[in-house]
Amino acid sequence: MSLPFPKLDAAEAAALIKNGDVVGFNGFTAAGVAKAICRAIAARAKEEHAAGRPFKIGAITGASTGPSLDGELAKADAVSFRTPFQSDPDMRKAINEGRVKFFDLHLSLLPQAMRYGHLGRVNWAVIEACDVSADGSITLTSSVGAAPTQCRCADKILIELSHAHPKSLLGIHDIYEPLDPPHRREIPIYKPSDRIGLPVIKVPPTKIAGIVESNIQDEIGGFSPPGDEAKKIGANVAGFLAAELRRGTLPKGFLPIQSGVGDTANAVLGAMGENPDIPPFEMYSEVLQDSVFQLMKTGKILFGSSVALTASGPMRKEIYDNLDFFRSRVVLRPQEITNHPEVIRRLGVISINTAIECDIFGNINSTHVLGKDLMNGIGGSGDFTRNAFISIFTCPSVAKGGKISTIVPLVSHMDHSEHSVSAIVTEQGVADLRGLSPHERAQKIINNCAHPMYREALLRYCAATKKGHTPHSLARAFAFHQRFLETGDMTGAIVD
Ligand code: 0RQ
Repeated sequence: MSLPFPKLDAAEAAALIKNGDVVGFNGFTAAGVAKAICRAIAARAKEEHAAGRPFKIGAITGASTGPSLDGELAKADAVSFRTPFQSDPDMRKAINEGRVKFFDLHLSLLPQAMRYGHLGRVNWAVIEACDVSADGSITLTSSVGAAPTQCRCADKILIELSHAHPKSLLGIHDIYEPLDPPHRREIPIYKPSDRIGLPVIKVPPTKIAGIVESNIQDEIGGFSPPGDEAKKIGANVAGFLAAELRRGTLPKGFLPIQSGVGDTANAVLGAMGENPDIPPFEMYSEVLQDSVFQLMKTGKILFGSSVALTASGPMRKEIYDNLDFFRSRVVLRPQEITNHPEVIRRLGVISINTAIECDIFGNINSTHVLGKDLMNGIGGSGDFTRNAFISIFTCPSVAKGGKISTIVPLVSHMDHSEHSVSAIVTEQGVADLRGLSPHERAQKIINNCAHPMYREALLRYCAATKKGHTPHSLARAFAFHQRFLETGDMTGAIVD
């Protein structure tokens, strides 16, 4: 049946977007992001610039995206502002050089910030879908992100109808938007598999400005097999949680797990899968990576609630070839729901995220290298950490071949404070920080987590300041960072 919406090619769709417009793009990680329209917007920007005309848009996504969105738009100098999270090398460079204004938001807050009008007027929503019907029902693809709110808030919607995803994805999504204060009620999720919304986004058909057909696969790279360091971190996390079970501080049936993105997160889940003391468990997370789907096949992971299927190409094919199996084990929700503090705290989610650096008191830097240059953004790590049953941060004890200690006297930028962090885990071991004073935390983190080559310097730092609740020396708090800036190596900091 033909649809009552204009059929456009990607360039015609891009031509509708004007300089200065604000565009909400769906997608979360590189899953479910419109690609053909983004590439066409970047091409349009280049043409406009070549003709001497300005062309920049404000870009509001769900989280990070793929090269067709952040990469192409950054290279085309087509973005005025960007929020809430990115992980693309070209976009990162543009942000750190001050060419793109970036503001970092907790991912759970993005949709309500749009509805509240805090981000200004949204002109367009650009949405990847696997199906759309004449009555304005949109079936999303491999992620939900902030799409329901982007569609609600935008003046007009452009749909990229992708044949790279099967229409039989219908039923995997659970679309629910809370009411805004003062009318907001509880979110009625009591276990990860609860469904509370609709399988589709419903929009007024008059809002749909056009449909662009495409057939481009999600741009998600493969995951490397975990190295020895990541395997040790994974085994340490799994051992810590198994010990908690034995101690009886975790229920026998275990609690839902949230795990971040990247190879370490993949290795941690792999290690939990291999640990015979950890029973089959559920995920209440924002991303599900390859290791989760592998563990679903073995029965170790029973269910996954997520925003996105962040699966590599071969794994995505396997999921799509076996959709009946995975549809009964996976639900994809808006980020406002997966990351909602109320639900995370109710379910007792155990959060596992990665740090760039940790200080000896348990404060965490997830976002800035040397306090200055943005890496990716806070993403969902704050939503989960602040509300988790147990919040864990992992990282290797050293970076850049040992020239950087990831355990430092004071973090150079703080995303998660000592008040929200239960445990730090490196390949060296586990520092369980619960119930410890700052003096005790420092000893535990240095002795259990810091690399042996940096332990003495860190202990010297503590020894210099015995008084006070938190033994800091303002004169030396950044001695490690200062040493790195001067010599390119943190070793040799604090020698007396
Ligand atoms: O540099 O790429 O040049 O080799 O930082 O470090 O160890 O590969 O770690 O890829 O797991 O990312 C925190 C950035 C970790 C990520 C962060 C250098 C290191 C390397 C990357 P190279 P690794 P990962 C769910 C939750 C915030 C968002 C979040 C992140 C590069 O996990 O963005 O948690 N988290 N979201 O060499 C200087 C240090 C360093 C350092 C590492 N101390 N100083 N450089 N590096 N430590 C997901 C979502 O929200 C969608």
